[in-house]
Amino acid sequence: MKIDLAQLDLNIRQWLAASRQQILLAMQSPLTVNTKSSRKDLVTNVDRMNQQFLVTQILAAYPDAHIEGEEGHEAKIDRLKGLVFIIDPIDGTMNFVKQKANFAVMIGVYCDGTPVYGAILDVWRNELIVGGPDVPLMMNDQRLNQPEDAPLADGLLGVNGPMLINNRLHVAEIALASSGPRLLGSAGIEFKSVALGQQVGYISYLQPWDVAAGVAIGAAFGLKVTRPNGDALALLEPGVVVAAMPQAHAQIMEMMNA
Ligand code: 2AM
Ligand code: CA
Ligand code: CA
Ligand code: CA
Repeated sequence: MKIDLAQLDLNIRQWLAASRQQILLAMQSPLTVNTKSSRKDLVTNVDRMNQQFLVTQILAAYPDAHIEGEEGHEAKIDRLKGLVFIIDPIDGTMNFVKQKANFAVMIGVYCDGTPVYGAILDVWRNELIVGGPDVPLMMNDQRLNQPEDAPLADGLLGVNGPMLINNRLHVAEIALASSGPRLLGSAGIEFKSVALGQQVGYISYLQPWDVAAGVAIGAAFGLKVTRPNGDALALLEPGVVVAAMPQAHAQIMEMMNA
């Protein structure tokens, strides 16, 4: 299966620009906030609206595509066959509700299981990160330099709060071995920080739509994304994800599996 990458890039940039306008407009009215699995697991009317918008756009342009999105759409897909879009309409919903900043819209595109293109829109800052195995790493219209492959000791490390507090998989020790832990509350903003070279890595428990864009973008700059045991991700399974530049990734693996 072959996809026109330039056209895909154009489409996704257009959809996300429209998403951003709609989200900013919706933020001017009171949000409807509901809980899902727990009081910390939120969904708003804007999450749902943007998922619906993106699904409509994707299917208009790619009628044969399959879509997996956090806020439901069709039966969960169980394999990455054909053209698949994995979307998170608002990533960092808690930040969206509490801070009105530091949240993202993410789209990851896969062809027969292979990453093709990823996009992370930092809505508040209006910064769009895109990239893929055959798509250069860019922020808005500018090419980004390859982030430095720094040792863990010289880089900030994004971590999941509960994993840090509970020292799960030695994450507290790993964070102490870095230049310092950071907790941004949005997987998308964490991956963006790594792409910009502001963080050397990110460790968290994540769902498919939390990682799909980051994995595809990471292919543009040599990011390593694995399970704690070093295995490649089975993208449709939730689980702990270690995403880091190669040198730091190797050090994290060593500490996690000590
Ligand atoms: P979300 O806002 O789209 O749910 C920090 O909470 C990060 O972890 C966010 O990117 C959030 O994505 C994600 N996350 C994954 N599972 C979560 C859960 N059960 N509760 C809260 N956040 C979750
Ligand atoms: Ca959620
Ligand atoms: Ca998410
Ligand atoms: Ca979400």
